[in-house]
Amino acid sequence: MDLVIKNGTIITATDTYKADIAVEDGKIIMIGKNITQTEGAKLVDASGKYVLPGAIDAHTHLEMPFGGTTSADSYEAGTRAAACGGVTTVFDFVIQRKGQGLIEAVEGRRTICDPQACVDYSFHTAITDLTPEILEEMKESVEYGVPSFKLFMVYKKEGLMVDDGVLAKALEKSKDIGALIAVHAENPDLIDMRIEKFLSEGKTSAWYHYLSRPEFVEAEANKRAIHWAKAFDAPLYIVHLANKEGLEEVTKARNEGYEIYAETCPQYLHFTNEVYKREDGRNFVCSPPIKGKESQEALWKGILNGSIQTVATDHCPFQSYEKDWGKDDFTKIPNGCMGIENLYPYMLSEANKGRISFNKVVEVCSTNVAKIFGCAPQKGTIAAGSDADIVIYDPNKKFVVSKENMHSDVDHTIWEGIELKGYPVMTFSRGKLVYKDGQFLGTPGHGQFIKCKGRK
Ligand code: DUC
Ligand code: ZN
Ligand code: ZN
Repeated sequence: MDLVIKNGTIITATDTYKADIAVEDGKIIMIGKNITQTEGAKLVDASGKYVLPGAIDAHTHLEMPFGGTTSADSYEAGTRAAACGGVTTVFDFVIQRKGQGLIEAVEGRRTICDPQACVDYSFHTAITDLTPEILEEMKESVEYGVPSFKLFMVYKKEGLMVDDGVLAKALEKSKDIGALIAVHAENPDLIDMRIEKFLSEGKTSAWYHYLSRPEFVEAEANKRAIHWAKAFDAPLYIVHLANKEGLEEVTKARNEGYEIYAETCPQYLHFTNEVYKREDGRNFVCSPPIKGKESQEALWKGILNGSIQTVATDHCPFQSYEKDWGKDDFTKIPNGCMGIENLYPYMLSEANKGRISFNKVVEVCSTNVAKIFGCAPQKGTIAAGSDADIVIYDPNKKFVVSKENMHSDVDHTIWEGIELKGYPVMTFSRGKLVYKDGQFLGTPGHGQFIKCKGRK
């Protein structure tokens, strides 16, 4: 054995109990009482601490060309920050360029990720060009280990958007081959119409980013995507759900027995649309935008009652000077916010303050992600045979988020000044200590590509 973690309280999605954990060759080999450390094994005393599975961020955009620039965190910086926030697996988006094959796109991205990744990673592929050949290649991608595909229902000008015909085809195909279709759901025509109106009226502040894509703009697309998923009886995963009405449709479809999943993000749970009235409102510009209080409350309820299955970040940061491009015109603000290092600490702090249970946080930030995207039980839990992706959490540690104590390459954070109750003190990635007490201790290249299983 290489490592023993003793005297901690293990928290999984379903259980909370005191036990020791033995790790060998990157795997958990034993969980039990009074495990004796063999010679040469490292000992970690977790007395008074919680021992959790590492979080799995189901939604990141690392070094992604977008908004006239490239998102500010490279794979190295993003996965370094991930490790320091207790995230041990990252699902990033591969964007298929027009005319590009799916496996070609994934392999191209792997060559960039492999030398940089500090924690394990996997992919969803965003299909932007669904030719008959690509439709056939989806099956190969499932077999390759990338069984999830994202379709953008917006971003026409950026060349990412697909129409309903493509969505329908992909959903129909996904059912046959055991793939999962994910959607970014907003209505592009409504957005364009509203942007044109606001700009013509000289309404250019970040508040009009929100007003150009308010609750009903997202809800319409949620409903449309769910309608198609139901029509083809195909599973559907709605990324970054941020509004109440859309969530109600998810709940309804789930109650009818359809396999519809919803993900939300910490920025929608903590902030409201009021942030867009702030002087630095542009820093919070992401799409879908952060909604009003009623939606925020509905999202928390959705997590508690199981209508929302995952919480992930949509980590897509831009530097201040890039956000400043839109100081006088919200349409020029690159869309995206940071959160990869804040996801688990924020959600765990909410548990520590009594809003939800720790088990629920583990469920939505780790276990459900692994199950939905096909890497359980290797990932997403603390069990014999699983990867030793482990976070040691000190429930008594106070932490105030600041740009200075974050580990990404971005020069600001929307989480500045947020006070957290409790904080991760160690992160292990396959048994290797990659973070301790504020210090990143990992190495680029340690992270491995995780092949996911399809649904068949
Ligand atoms: N939304 C964002 O805010 N950024 C990246 C892509 C997305 O859909
Ligand atoms: Zn999106
Ligand atoms: Zn996204």
